[in-house]
Amino acid sequence: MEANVIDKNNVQGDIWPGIPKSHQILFFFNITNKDKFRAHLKNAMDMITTSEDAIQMRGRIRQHKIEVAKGNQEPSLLSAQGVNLSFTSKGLAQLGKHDLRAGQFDAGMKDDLRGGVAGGEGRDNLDDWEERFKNEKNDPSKVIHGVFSIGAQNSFAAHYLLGKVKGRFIGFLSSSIREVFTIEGWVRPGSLRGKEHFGFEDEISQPQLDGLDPEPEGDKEPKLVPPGIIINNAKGAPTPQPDWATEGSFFVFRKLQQYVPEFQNWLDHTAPQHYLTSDQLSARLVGRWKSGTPVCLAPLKDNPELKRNNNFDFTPVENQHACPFAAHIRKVRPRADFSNPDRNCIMRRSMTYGPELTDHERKTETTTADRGLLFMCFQSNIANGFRLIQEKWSNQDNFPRRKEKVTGEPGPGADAICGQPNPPDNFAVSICDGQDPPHDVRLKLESWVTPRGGEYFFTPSIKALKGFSA
Ligand code: N7H
Repeated sequence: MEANVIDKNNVQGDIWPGIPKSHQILFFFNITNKDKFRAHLKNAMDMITTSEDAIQMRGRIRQHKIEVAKGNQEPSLLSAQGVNLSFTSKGLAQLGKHDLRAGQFDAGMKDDLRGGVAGGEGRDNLDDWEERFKNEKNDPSKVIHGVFSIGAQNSFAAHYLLGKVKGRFIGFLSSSIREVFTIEGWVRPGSLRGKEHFGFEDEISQPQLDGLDPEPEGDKEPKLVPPGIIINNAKGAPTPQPDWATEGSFFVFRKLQQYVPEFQNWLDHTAPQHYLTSDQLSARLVGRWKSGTPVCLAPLKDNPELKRNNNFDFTPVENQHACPFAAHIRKVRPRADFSNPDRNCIMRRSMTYGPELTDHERKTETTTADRGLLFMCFQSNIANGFRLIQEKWSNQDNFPRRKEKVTGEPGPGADAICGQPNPPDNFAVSICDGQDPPHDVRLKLESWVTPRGGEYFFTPSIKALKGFSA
């Protein structure tokens, strides 16, 4: 059943290579009439963006940048628009599909990640979750069956496209879906483009897929990853799925609110106590400087020439002089610290949301607006991908393993960026301080990222969507 060649006209474009977008609308819907939905879907297939479409869009943008560099064109945001469609387990059930082999997916994110459940590993506090993700009153009209992800070069184009999508499914007498809610994200303005709200360059390192991406050039770069880690039933997929699910992928959506001035305030107070500047400390917690330069390659001072460099593997893995064991990027993709890192790769497609920090928030060092990251990722198995990274790696103190000789108990500590506290355990991280020679110290962390809700989805292939609409 494993396919060696991926059909780029069959895979939805955000799975790979990613739909280029500056503005994104996620339109969460509930199916109100299954038969009409099938008919409407048939009529909307031309709107769904494939990998091939996304390749073309990216090619046009690349060519435009070349022409701008040559002085042949004025810089502008080229028109690029795409629509992808994903379903929850409950949504697939509406379409008669019950046979995906994926336990966590069936339960949904709320049941999977809620804290304090017997036998559960999740650390989400449902009091932090927004009602629209919880549906505590079990209102059938608020059940999320699916999501349209709409990407465009600006807000106007994204809303226009949303209107067109709605037009195919919602009409005066013939609706097949109703809106549950809509969430929007957009890239940050001007020179902040590409940076998330803490100020770090994001989306630098992604798994490079065998058969789709070029071979990484650096000797320490992560090697090509089997495409089946991201795409179902492709080569190297860990769990065989039914034929109809071939070339689909599981999609995780999570709304993560960020507390930016609080994080900065903590850095400013904590860094000098350990002979570090705030930027040095934040770089150590993330594993990259704000520019994107890996601390592994530039431990004391940023070197912007290395800003998109991915040619490192955290060796020597015996000490954390260059990069803390518990730095965010080391926790979530451990490289040489781990024997088989491929298996747990995810394809991230996140987008920032919310307004820029105001002077008032900066002055009072207090967040008053809702801003953060719409964390999104694809994988062929949620248990191996997002869930393992979040629960077993980011949240757990003892990952990467066997570092206690250096850090002491309970190990490297939590991921300061997306790790979740687990009272009464300490929420702390081990790092090297700024002395020469450096000392390993343990810093008590606060939580600057709060999950506000999310859901698990499946993003079917084009053939599967056509099958639903037959
Ligand atoms: Fe992370 N950040 O801005 O600090 N992330 N992340 N992430 N993250 C990465 O290499 C960030 C989150 C991964 O291959 C970078 O692209 C923030 C979750 C993975 O070397 C930065 C939040 C999960 C990688 C950030 C957040 C992950 C990665 C470096 C939440 C999974 C690739 C840029 C608000 C459960 C690692 C880059 C690799 C990189 C940040 C969340 C996973 C700067 C702010 C929830 C796999």
